[in-house]
Amino acid sequence: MSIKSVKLYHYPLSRSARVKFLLHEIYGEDFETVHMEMMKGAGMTPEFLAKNPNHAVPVLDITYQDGSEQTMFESGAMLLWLADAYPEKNLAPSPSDLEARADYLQMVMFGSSHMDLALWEIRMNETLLPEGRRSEVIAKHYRRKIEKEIAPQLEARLSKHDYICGDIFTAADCITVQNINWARSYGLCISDIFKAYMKRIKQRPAFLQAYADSARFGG
Ligand SMILES: N[C@@H](CCC(=O)N[C@@H](CS)C(=O)NCC(=O)O)C(=O)O
Repeated sequence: MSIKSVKLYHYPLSRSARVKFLLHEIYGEDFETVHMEMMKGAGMTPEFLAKNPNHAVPVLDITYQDGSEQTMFESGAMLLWLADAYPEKNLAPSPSDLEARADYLQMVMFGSSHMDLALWEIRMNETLLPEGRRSEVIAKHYRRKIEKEIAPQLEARLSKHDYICGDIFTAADCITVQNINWARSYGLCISDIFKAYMKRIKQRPAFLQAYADSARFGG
């Protein structure tokens, strides 16, 4: 069954930007985006909770050619699934290339779990939680983890190759880039290797399209 259309529920600079980046790589501008006023409770409406009980973006509504519909609510799964749905776009190694595929799946999962979690703990403990419930110890622990463990792993890859899984851009770059952007907003991942990677990525029209709304963050 092939895809007829997709609709992304999105908030600028959030985890939905990962998916928006890939959607622009696949469709150009030919997909629908719903700007979600997340800071004003848009995630808590009954209509949205029916799509994602976790009240978070991204959410992806999919309509198939036969008219049937489906909804997804995990960014990593969306990236993997979309890249596989359009093999002709060459955004993921083929499942038959076991070695490249293992590395690619690992980097998408690393981005959506290990690195995402570290960034989230910093955000929670430095800004999101009410002041009395924040932990400087936890924030520092995850800052150190990114600085001493995560960033060096990414740098080792990016010093050898143009992209996170080699010399070909993949959906794994969509999540890596969003995490690096997020880390940079905390003064992390700022070495020349990351700078050069971001410069390469910024040459992609899909990246510029995906992040064109960044100024709306916080609104
Ligand atoms: N694991 C989910 C997490 C999504 C998530 O936490 N999104 C944040 C924005 S970055 C959100 O919408 N939070 C609103 C809330 O939790 O109420 C994914 O990666 O898709």
